[in-house]
Formats: sequence, C-alpha cells, structure tokens
Amino acid sequence: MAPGQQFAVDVSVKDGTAKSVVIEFTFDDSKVAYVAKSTYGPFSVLSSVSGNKVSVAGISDTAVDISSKTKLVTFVFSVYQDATGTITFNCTTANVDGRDVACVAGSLAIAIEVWQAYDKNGNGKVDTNELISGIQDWLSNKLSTVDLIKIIQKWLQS
Ligand SMILES: [Ca+2]
Repeated sequence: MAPGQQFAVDVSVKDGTAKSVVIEFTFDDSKVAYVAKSTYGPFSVLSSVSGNKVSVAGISDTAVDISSKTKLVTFVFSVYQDATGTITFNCTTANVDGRDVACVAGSLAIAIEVWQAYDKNGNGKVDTNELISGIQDWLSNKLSTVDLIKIIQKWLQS
C-alpha cells in the first residue's frame, strides 16, 4: 500500500439469520481519507462516515440467511501522501438482532514504509530528487534520522 493509493474495506457479517445488523468502526483519519462506498443486498443498508467513525445499519423485514459471509458495504479510502506506519481499522460495535457479536476481521493493518511517502512519481523507487526532499525534511526536523536512513537505504537499492 503506497501513499495516494486507494483501497477498499469490506464490511461483512456472518451469523445464523438476522433481521438487523449494526456495525461501527473507526479509522485513523490522519492517514486515510474516505472516498466512496457501495452497498449490497440482501439488507437495506444505511451508512454514514463522520470524522473517523463509520456507522452501518442493515435491516430486513424477513430474516436473512447470513450463515455464509455476507457483504453489506464496501468503503473506499485513499492513503494520504505523507502517511507512514500502520493503518488500523478498529471495530467498535458488531450487533446482530440486538445481540453483540464478535467483530469478524476487526482490524485491518496496512503497513506503509516511510520511503513510500517520498516516492512522488510512484515508480516504487527513491529517485535522487526524492531523496533530496527527504534530506530537506530531515534538516528542518520534519523527518527523524532513523527514517532518513531508511530512505537512503531504499535510494541505494534503486
Ligand atoms: Ca520515485
């Protein structure tokens, strides 16, 4: 996963049958931005993204068989250019028919190497001008020495 890239997060449930599903999760809004969503049957799905919180409710007049994994919504996020580290999605609520259930795949970790934030042309390498912008950030205390060395190591491999 590189800065600027988009990726999808599926919200799915798996239980017996259900007429209602409520799912909430949070994400690190300093690293990723919400872009778009798509909803799927068999539930009528209502959802919102507010700040760093995503809320999803699915209802059905008749009990829906969710004994196999059933997808409700796909959210698309994009990674900020300067994001590094791990992006984690934390499930805070999973409820089926009024019962709290375990969050399936409650967190999603996306590792971002520090050099990726400097790969401005997205060629998977640290070019010399990209290294120089890293050095400039290091000189102005916007980049740690450990991270600068990681970028230099990648530049040496490029
Ligand atoms: Ca590059």
